[in-house]
Amino acid sequence: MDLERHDELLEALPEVYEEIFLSQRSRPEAMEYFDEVVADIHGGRIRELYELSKKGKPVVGTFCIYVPEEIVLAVGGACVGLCGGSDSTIPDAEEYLPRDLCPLIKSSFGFLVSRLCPYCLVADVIVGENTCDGKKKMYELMREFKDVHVVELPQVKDERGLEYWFEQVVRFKEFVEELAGEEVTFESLREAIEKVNAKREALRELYELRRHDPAPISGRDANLVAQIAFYDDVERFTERVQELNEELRTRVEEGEGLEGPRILVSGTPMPIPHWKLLYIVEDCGGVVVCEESCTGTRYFEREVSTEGDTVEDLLRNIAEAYMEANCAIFTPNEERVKDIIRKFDEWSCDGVILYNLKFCQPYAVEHAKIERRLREEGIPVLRLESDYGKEDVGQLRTRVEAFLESLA
Ligand code: BJ8
Repeated sequence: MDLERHDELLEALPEVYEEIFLSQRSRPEAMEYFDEVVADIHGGRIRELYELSKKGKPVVGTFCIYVPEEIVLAVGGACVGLCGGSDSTIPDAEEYLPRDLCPLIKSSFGFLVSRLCPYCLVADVIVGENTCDGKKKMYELMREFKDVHVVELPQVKDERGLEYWFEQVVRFKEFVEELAGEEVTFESLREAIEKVNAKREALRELYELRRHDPAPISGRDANLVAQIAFYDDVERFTERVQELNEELRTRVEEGEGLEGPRILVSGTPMPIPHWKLLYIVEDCGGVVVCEESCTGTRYFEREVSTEGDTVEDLLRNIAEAYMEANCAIFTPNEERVKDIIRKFDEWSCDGVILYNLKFCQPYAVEHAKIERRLREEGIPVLRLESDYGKEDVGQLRTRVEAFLESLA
């Protein structure tokens, strides 16, 4: 690990965090736990994962919500999200990867090769997935630095696609069993499904509380919680989100919260510390009330059924539930636009921001169509493209301000 560079990298975090999160007025007290997680982001959790790995339990690094965490949990292991959200490691990645590539891919790869991310280092293995072309090819290069297993996703969500995906889930279970040196049993898998379902339910409830007007929590705080879901211990995290929800229910009863144009943000994931867009929207007077993204609702909306009598039944339930996530790598992906329209209504939104990371072709192409469909429905929409840098902050701010004014 490059400790000197690592410390330099973390040095900037408190100031940014103060500006984006701690300076907000009347934050829920229960956010303190999540602040501590970020303050100690390369500390306590890393020690826990290291201990787990020492005991022979697999620590699995992932880059996509399609990797079934229940299976890893069923053998006592843990999944950690390794998606990079910082531009600090992009120059490292550009020694291997083309410049015109999605920043999420470059940042993630950069963290691995620069040895700056202790999560990458503590992970026993990386589990990638065949989704977009950039990620697919990145996993080939990652093999030079770490053991990599890839799960293959179908491109079409039909019966054949589901069957193909089910076979991949079975193959992943066998891979995890070999890694852990123990079998996934019906009981261990059902228990793991129940734990992850509880985590997802707590997150669902958090997002449902955001339907209220005024919103009992800011978009950036709620999204921070969703981002932390990819790192933290599942049970502890669930309890802390439930505590937060309890506090938010009181706020709703007392009519306490944030007012302003209510915005649904939809698009590519926003991994830690990519907080730029939500901060800009809220700093300009809007309130982000929902994120249709993989660091938002796509991660937790589905619940895996525990019906069945065999491990195979549970694996089928996992395959079916995971197939519901509407990623732009699927074609066609009609359910996503319906989902956005439904969320616009259910969260009483005033406008939609379609957001995509630069060079992300699946989302950029899909957004052209979605924008048209939303306009046909009379839904105000703003399309934005950005990366992890600061260079476009002024320009984004100008466009967001104009959009929010148009909603008034
Ligand atoms: S299920 S969204 S987490 S693939 S890396 S597609 S931004 S060009 S992350 Fe994703 Fe799974 Fe789909 Fe979700 Fe675009 Fe970048 Fe590719 Fe990306």
